[in-house]
Amino acid sequence: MVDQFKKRMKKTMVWGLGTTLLVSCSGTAKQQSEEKSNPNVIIILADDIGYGDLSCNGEPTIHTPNVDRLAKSGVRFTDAHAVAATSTPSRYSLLTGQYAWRRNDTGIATGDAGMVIRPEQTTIADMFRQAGYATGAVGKWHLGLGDTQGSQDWNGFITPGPTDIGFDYSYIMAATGDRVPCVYVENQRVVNLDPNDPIAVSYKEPFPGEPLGKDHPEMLYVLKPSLNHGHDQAIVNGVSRIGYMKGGKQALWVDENIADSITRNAVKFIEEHHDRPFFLYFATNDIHVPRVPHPRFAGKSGMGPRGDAILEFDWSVGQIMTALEKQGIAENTLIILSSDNGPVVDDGYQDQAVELLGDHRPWGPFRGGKYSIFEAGTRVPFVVSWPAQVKQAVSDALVSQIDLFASLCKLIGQDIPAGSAPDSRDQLNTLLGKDRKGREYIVEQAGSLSVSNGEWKYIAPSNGAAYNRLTNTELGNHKEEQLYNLHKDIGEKENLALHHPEIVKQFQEILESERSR
Ligand code: NG6
Ligand code: CA
Repeated sequence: MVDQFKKRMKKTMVWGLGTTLLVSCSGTAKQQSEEKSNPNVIIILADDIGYGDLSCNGEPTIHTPNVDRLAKSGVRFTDAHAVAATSTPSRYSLLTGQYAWRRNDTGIATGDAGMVIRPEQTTIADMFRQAGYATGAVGKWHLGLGDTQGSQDWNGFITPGPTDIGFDYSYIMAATGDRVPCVYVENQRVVNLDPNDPIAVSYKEPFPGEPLGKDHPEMLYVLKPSLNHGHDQAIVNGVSRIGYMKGGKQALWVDENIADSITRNAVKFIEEHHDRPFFLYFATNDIHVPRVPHPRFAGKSGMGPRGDAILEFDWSVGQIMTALEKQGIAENTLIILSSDNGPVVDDGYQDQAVELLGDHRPWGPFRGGKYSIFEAGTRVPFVVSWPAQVKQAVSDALVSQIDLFASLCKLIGQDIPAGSAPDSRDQLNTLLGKDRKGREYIVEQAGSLSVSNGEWKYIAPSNGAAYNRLTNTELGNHKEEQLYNLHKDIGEKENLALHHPEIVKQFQEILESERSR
């Protein structure tokens, strides 16, 4: 109690100091109005939810009422993009404002990867912290922890970690639901760890005596991996995962409870900071594999665990909205809801997602999906709600998550330090629905790079595979140039590169100049 009180006092004092410095020469009235205009900011980032997976985007096969309600209280975007078609590079780009493809070590991270964002880099969370906001990261991390791969002290203080890149509070899953270690890490310590049962993690070799999914299918009572997808190593909770792990039995998560657990902590963060501006990065585990929704949602979508996990995600969104309403801060809270990449149906477990999909189209009208340079890889749901300032609208402006950094800095009046967030541009007016054009062009990444200006989309040649047989995804890689007219051919069916060499040239030049910046 006393500790909490001290903590609260310390935070209030720091915030008070920041505000005083900011407005010291302008008097009390202005001070109050500035405080009022500094909204709370929450980024809700879903995992693998496709454009068509939310009913607000028009698919009649799924019902996500809470997201619908959020969309009705703000701007729903129809041409918004993650930077990459998988998690780590997508999240890296969002949080740093730098395209992940500028580095060669930002691919899908293992569960024992070192911190991909280095402590000396400036993140969006650093900017909020600097502005006097309380900052928190809750949910899926997948950006590495510790210094280098395998060097973490899972039984002690794991450092560097979220606090070194701007987050005062963190309650995270180190990587993904299908990667070890299967534990929550709160403020850089494993939650509920019994010191007499230390954790060991390896992505190199199994631990002698620890059963593996590939040898013990009879132990996989919750979910079995799909054929040839891997996911057949350490067994936790009746599900085999990627990577090897032993110990930490008391700390292991229960898949059915992940959404409850991280949502509860996000709500707690909101409650504890209701009286000062806060920035919350809330990254759900839904609907990444293994999809094991709570029994409250099991069987409710009629599409099996994948559809049920979407309902669970929608519930989490509702919990956040209710918490804000209860605290009386919903009006002045800006929520950005999006997804880290496009949808995938079978991503490694026998959860009947393919068999039960029916008429549902997770990718909406777009081609490809997660892992793909075609539109469905990165064109994601995107909603901006801020009841105090934003009017309801649907916007077809071209938007990229790369711009959240600069736009939110603009919102909170922070100057970006030289050299930081080099690829992020201020698009605040677009995000708030005041400008309907958006970016001149976006650059997207999945194997190859593409450039789109909303009407035309150019995909650079690539020797990568054209098809992912495991997930049944058209990856979009091709040895030749590709050019699509998205206004006339949203499904990217007709390659017009040979018909429009001048447009191809123009886009090549854009990509060239982006690459050499
Ligand atoms: C892939 C995994 C997939 C998923 C993905 C990461 C295989 C065959 N597939 O390598 O199951 O974990 O990585 O997804 O191992 S992401 O959304 O976090 O990027
Ligand atoms: Ca993802």
